[in-house]
Amino acid sequence: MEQASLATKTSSNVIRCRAAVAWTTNAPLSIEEVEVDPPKAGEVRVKIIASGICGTDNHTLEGKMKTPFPVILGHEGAGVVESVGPGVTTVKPGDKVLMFPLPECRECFYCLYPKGNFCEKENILSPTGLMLDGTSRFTCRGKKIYNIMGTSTFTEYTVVHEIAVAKIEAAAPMDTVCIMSCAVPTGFGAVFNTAQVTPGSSCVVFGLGGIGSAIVMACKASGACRIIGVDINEEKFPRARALGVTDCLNPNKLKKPVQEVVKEMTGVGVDFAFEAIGLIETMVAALKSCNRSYGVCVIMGVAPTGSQLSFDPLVLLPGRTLKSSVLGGYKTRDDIPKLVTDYVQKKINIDPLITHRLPFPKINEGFRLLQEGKCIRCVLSMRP
Ligand code: PAD
Ligand code: ZN
Repeated sequence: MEQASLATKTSSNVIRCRAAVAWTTNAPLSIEEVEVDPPKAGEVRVKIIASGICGTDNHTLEGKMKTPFPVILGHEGAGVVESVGPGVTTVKPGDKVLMFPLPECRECFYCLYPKGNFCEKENILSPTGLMLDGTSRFTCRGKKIYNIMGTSTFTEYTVVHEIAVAKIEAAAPMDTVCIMSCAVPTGFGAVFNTAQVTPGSSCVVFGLGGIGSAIVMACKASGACRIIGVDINEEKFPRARALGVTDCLNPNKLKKPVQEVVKEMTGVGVDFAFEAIGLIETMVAALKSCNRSYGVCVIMGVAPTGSQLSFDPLVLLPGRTLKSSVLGGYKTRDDIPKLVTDYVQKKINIDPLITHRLPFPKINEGFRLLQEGKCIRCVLSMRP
């Protein structure tokens, strides 16, 4: 690694360290020295060990998702607790943790209800870029820097709410399980929780990136007998086939709309369709690809802020179901550490999802790999 860590503690207990600041949309991230304030009540300061780059970070950088700038992106992180604020009881300094873009407060209606996971303390639908008390913990060159979904992991240190952090096994390899903060539960949960894919079923997955690949793995694990993968980047096809895709389609090379081709291939359309791109047109195509009587379509892609999904309601009338979820419907603090344990015990394998690893200062190269469709997940390592 080219540069030693800047991290030092000062008397006021503000940490100065390196972070990748997005000053504006559609510009390279800038590695800067930032100040990270100490955690307030109910907050945890974490030393980040590794972080994946997610399609959502890229959507945000491209200005498709409205969130305040300047911002420190990243929400797929694994780290070690450095210090905790007053009242924090569930984690302590030295614990290995994951931090999630969706909290689990364990008090609100949704957290107490057995189904679903969309905690009322979420900061996803109308992101403020701030902590729950309305303030920021980051400054850079005298300016306030916002967070993303209460996380921000493209930094050596971050501050998150206790309700969005969970202790994980000490044996967990941090530079792999970091993708269990987003990509893995999102894809696995879309299949196991939201769609509930059944053995022998047929599936189509639109988008064969990080989320789509995790969906493919879970469809295969659920016993789906046919898994059609759809992507405009054919470089994604060999890896997708290795994960379980049985047929690959490039919509740009088809003479008919992709949903018609899927229908012809399967007779009536698939049992389960997944959208993991984030475009309105592919969401509608996914919906129309599933069989009209009992097909289930799950949208995991996040469309640009303010867009409208429109289709003839007669598409649904015969019985199709249209669903969605965040982080695959997993209650983040309760369920995701168990997935980490399953990985450590070799009950599940997530290794094929990580195709590239880079040192943190090369973060712009990581974004380029994602934008050019060269990687599935690229993990940044913060270790000096
Ligand atoms: P990614 O960039 O790794 O994958 C996107 C894939 O879509 C790539 O392989 C592209 O080639 C492909 N693609 C792009 N346009 C088209 C098109 N017109 N037709 C077919 N294929 C196309 O991103 P990702 O997998 O990290 O994220 C995918 C989406 O999932 C994105 O919208 C992200 O915001 C969303 C997401 N949702 C959640 C959730 O909880 N619901 C969590 C994380 C990410
Ligand atoms: Zn994500």
